[in-house]
Order: sequence, then structure tokens, then C-alpha cells
Amino acid sequence: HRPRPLVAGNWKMNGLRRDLGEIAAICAAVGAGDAGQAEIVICPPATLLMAAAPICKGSPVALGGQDCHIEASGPFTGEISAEMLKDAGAEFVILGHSERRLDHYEHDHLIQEKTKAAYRAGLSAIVCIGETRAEREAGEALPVIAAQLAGSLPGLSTSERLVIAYEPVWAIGTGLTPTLGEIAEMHRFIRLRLDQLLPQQGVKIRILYGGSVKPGNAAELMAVDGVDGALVGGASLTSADFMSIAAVY
Ligand code: G2H
Repeated sequence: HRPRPLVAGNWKMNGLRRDLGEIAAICAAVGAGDAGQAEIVICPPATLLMAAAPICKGSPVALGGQDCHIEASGPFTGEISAEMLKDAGAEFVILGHSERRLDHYEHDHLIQEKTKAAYRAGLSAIVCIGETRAEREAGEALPVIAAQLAGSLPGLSTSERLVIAYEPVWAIGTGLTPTLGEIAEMHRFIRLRLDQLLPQQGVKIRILYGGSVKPGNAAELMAVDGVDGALVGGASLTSADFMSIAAVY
């Protein structure tokens, strides 16, 4: 039994109101059945959520944020809470992306707190994990991933509320991807760990691959045993590229 695949677009710090047409085009294509079996999520910058929400309403496309604060509200200048994302129309939130872990010094415990905040607000969390190039070359990829999973995931996680995205840091935005064998090995390992950490739920939680997923490599990446979908960055910014990735399902 394979879970329903999920293809999520992470727009990162890209997108102005004039780019909402890409979201409308994705909604139209998914509504017409072009994404096959896959569940589709678009995570635009938070500034676009409220404008994107009416566009996605009535279509099968869900919206997500890219980060959230651990508190629901308070004196945290510049921050956005999970409740605010939910109020703006989001159903998902990406947490612990390597650009947050590296550029903003986010650590596993903070990501665990953010994941709890997402659940509290009624959002599903897409929790990102991944090793750096130095860690992989040192033979540390598996223990690094094990520690990230153990440290980042709340014990009350369920397969409805949690999605894992495995994104090797050295594959993000670089055009490099691991071999299909390396991806299969890692997804098998993550599944094993999820099963140990989250009894009953771990076997059902979707494990996405992310890092330089493009129209040209999506079919072979998504066919790897244990890959339940993709987290797509650069190639999610244009509806044609994103839909040709989603169409592999
Ligand atoms: C990895 C990915 C999306 P890209 O960060 O999260 O980005 O597809 O541009 O490598």
C-alpha cells in the first residue's frame, strides 16, 4: 500500500501579485486532472497567501506557509504564527527547511516546537531534513538524519498532520541530485526510523524527496521505491514546469 503522493511547491522568497496567475494556472490544471493521483500544495511567500486563497478555493490545490513562529501571537516583530497562516488560508507549513536551519540557525528542538505550533493551529507540517555535503562525505549522512528526525518530530505526530521532506543540502538549488540508489537507501532508513519513533503512524507518513527536482528528472526520482512525492523549489515558480512534475503521478 502506497500513501497518496504529495507534490509541494516551495516558492521561497519569490513571487509578487503579478505572479498569482501561475497559481491560477496550477489550480486550473489540477482541477482538470493533470496532477493525476497527487495531492498538490503551493507555498508562496506569506504576502501572497490571502490573495491566493480565493484563487485556490474550490480547487483541489492547498496552500502552505514556509515557516512559522512557535507562539500564536505576541511581541515578536517580523514573525508570523501558524494561526496567522491558517487564518490567511494555509493548510500546510514547511518547517526546518535547510535555508532556515543554516541561514537562521534553526535547530531540531526549535523545529519540534514549530511543528507543535502548526498542529495546534490545525496545519499540517512538512518537516525538512537533510545532510550537508561534508556530512555525507564523512559517512555521517544516516546518523545526521536519525538525529534530525528524533529531535524535530513531536511524539503526537500523525500521518494526517506530518509529511517529511528529505532534502540533501548539497542538492538544493544546485542541479545536483543523489543517485537513485542513495535516495532509495535514505528513504528506507527514514521509514525505519519513523516507524520506531512514531508507532502506528510512522509507516503511513509521506516522505518526499526535495532538491533540484525538475521536469527532466521528476519521473525517475518519483519512481524510486519509498519516495512519496516531491518538494519542488525553483521548478515550482512556473506552472508549466510544476505541472509537468506533478503529472508524473
Ligand atoms: C529544495 C528545493 C525546494 P530546489 O530547497 O525546497 O529547492 O528544487 O530549487 O532545489
